Amino acid sequence: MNNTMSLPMLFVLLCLLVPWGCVVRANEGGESQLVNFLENKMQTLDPDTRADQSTEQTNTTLDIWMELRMLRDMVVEQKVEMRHMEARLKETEMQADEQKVDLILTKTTLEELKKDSTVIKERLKNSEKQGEDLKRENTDQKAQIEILRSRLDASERKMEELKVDLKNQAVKLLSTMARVAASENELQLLQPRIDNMEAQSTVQEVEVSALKERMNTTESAVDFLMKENSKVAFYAALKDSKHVGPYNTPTVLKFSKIFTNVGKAYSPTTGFFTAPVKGVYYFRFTVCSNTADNKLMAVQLFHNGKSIMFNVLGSIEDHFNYISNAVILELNIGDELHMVLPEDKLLYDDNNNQSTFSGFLLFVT
Ligand SMILES: *[C@@H]1O[C@H](CO)[C@@H](O)[C@H](O)[C@H]1NC(C)=O
Ligand SMILES: *[C@@H]1O[C@H](CO)[C@@H](O)[C@H](O)[C@H]1NC(C)=O
Ligand SMILES: CC(=O)N[C@H]1CO[C@H](CO)[C@@H](O)[C@@H]1O
Repeated sequence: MNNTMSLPMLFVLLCLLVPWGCVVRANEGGESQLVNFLENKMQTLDPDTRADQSTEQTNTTLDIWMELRMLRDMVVEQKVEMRHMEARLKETEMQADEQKVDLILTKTTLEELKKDSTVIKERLKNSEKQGEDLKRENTDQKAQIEILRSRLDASERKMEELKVDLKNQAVKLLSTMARVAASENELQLLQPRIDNMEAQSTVQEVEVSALKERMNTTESAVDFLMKENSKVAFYAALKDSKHVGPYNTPTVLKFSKIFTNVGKAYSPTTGFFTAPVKGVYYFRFTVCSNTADNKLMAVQLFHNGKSIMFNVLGSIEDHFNYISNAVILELNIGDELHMVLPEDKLLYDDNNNQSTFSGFLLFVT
């Protein structure tokens, strides 16, 4: 760096002033050679050492010398300036280095920012896409909202109608509630009686079921008895005592020789038949007389103490005569039937079973 700008200039000046020996090349490594040459020349030109030379030469030498001194001063000034410059350059270089570092940092930051920017750009693109999608969705939603609004309006209208209905119903409900409350009050007043009645009803239900059972029992018993009582048939002969009567009063005939007595409706000890069931009965009898002494034979049939038949044989000339007859009667349960020998009349029976009484139930009614 040293003197590269100013030394070539100085060399040209020397070449002009000192025509000899200007053999040094300015281009390469000329600096040190030039310095040596100048020193040699200055020694040569020094007036103290060369006082004996000619005046012309001295004049010229002095001029050159003067100029050289001026030049040296200039060089010195320039050196100083150069040093200043160098210092400033160094400062500038240091600043440049710092700026380089700053630049590198800035570049790095810029790279990072570029990367970030790319990412942000992509994100922005995505956001824009999403924005488009959202716009479309928004449009769709607007349409849907319109539909929903109209539906909402309709619903609101309906709701208004329903509100009116509801109000009417509320009024009705209030009146009904008042009536219910009144009814409840009445019910509370009636409750003890109802409870009492329920208790009675429960007792009665128990009684009723007990009665039902008893009735069932009774009914089945009755059924059984009906079946049993439906078996009614008897056949009996009067007695073996031969002559019966005549008596002063009408006398019940007791047919004591029992042949058949199913259902025991006929009593040989009393001579009465008692109907065990309501129904239609068939009765018949045959009575005999065995006398020739003008006594009449007769027989009378009674139903519940009332005569329903009186049969008599008026003229008796042979020993054995018979009267026979039959009746069909509808009897109630407990109705009685019996035969009577009228007063002053006579009958006959012996071990031939000549006077007989019989009957049976035709059917139940
Ligand atoms: C009464 O008898 C009938 C059948 O004869 C039966 O079905 C019914 O359960 C009986 N009732 C009672 C209370 O015993
Ligand atoms: C009459 O009835 C009795 C039974 O009471 C019988 O033993 C008897 O043989 C009967 N008489 C005649 C002649 O059939
Ligand atoms: C030859 C020549 O010019 N010499 C001069 C040198 O300088 C003196 C004074 O300065 C002159 O008088 C001479 O003539």
